Order: sequence, then C-alpha cells, then structure tokens
Amino acid sequence: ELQALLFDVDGTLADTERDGHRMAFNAAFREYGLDWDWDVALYGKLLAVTGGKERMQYYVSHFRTDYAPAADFADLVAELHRAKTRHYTELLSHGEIPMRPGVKRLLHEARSAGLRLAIATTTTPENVTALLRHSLAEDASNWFEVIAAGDIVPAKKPAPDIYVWALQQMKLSPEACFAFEDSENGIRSSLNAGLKTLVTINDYTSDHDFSGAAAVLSDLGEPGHTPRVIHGSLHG
Ligand code: XBP
Ligand code: MG
Repeated sequence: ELQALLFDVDGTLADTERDGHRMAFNAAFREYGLDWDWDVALYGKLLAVTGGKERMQYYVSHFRTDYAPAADFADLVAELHRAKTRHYTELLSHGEIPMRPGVKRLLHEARSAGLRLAIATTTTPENVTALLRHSLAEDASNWFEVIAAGDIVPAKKPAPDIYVWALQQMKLSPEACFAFEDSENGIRSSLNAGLKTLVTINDYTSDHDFSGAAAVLSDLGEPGHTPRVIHGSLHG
C-alpha cells in the first residue's frame, strides 16, 4: 500500500537550474572577480556533476586547465558556494521561480489523501526552504516530514544515499513509496534506493536515459492540460 511520496527539488518541483542556480553561480563568480561565466549550454554539461561545490571543482579540472588552483582551493570553493547560496535565495525571495505544472495540485491531493511527504535533494537545505516558502506556500516546509538535502550524506546523487537516509528517517520501506525525479542522476539514485520513480523531464534532461522509470512525462499536468507521455503509461 502506498504510504509516502518523495520529491526531488531542482528540475522536479521547479525549473531552478537555468535561471536560478546558474545565474547565482555567475553572480558569485563576478563578486569574487573571477572571469568564470557559465552559459546555458556549458551549464548543461556541468549538470553531469551534482552538488554546487562539486560542480565548481569539476569545471576547473575539466574546462579551465588554464586556471592553477591554489593549495586552499577547497576553501575558495566553499566561500564561492556560500556567496552562490546567498544570491540564489535572494533570487527566490522575489518569487521568480514558480512550481512546475501540477506540483502544487499533487501535493494538496496527497496531503488530503493522508500520504506522507518527503524531500530528497542534492541542493543546500536553505535553498529548499526558500523555494517552498516563496513559490509554494508560507508554511510549505511543514508539509514535508523529512527534508533530506545537501551534505547530509557525503555521496550525492546518483548515489542512493539521500533517498536511503530519508526512508530511514521515516521508518519506511521503499516498496511503500513513490519518488519523483527529473534527471538521470536523480533516477539512478531513487531506483538504487529501491523506489518506483516517475520522471517529469525538462530542457536540460529530455535526452537523459530514464530506463527503469515507472513512466516519463512532460510534466504532472493540470486540469485542461494533459501531460505528454514520453515513455510508459498514465494508467496501471
Ligand atoms: C541538484 C543539484 C544541485 C543544484 C545546485 O540535483 O545537483 O547541485 O544544481 O544546488 P538534484 P547547490 O535535482 O538531482 O537534487 O549549489 O546547493 O548544490
Ligand atoms: Mg533534479
């Protein structure tokens, strides 16, 4: 019997990457006088690595061989990431990034049906609470029994650890749950945690490999707007 729904955040609840995280990274780079600028296409490649600090490390090692990192580079990355989080949460505070179609409706319906809700994401905890508060509802953080986020587990997606951690907190077995994801790293994580997973794609993930998904849809749909079925079935 279905007892809980577990949600990814970035790309699943809202399209946060291109006009949110990416812009916040660039603002942090400018603030620190770095000539780093991540355009939309480059950012798509960098999304291969989850976690903002890990993504910056990956950028320097794979795309900026001209840049010689100092011995304390990890400290600079941590500092840049704090600045990035400040820029990102500031951007969210203006309510500029809406929930994706069907998300709010599904959350309301799930709550009315007595389903338990949780979040399992790679992003920083304060980013999650800011998005929920400004784009969903003032008290939306309280709708979720567990918000598993960021460095709470060292191995980020595609490792299953963040979903396993959330399930442990809720004392639930994966068979009683359903996960919602948007990316290949995300679904590798949820499937390896034993969770049935529904995928809603976006511009950055439409060419990803979603084998193993219960279904792959354009979005969660709204009254008068039926989602496109990319793979699988809406029924059964
Ligand atoms: C999200 C991420 C995060 C965000 C940036 O992946 O990989 O790193 O891009 O947030 P998922 P931070 O949707 O699979 O959870 O800079 O806070 O890491
Ligand atoms: Mg995601």
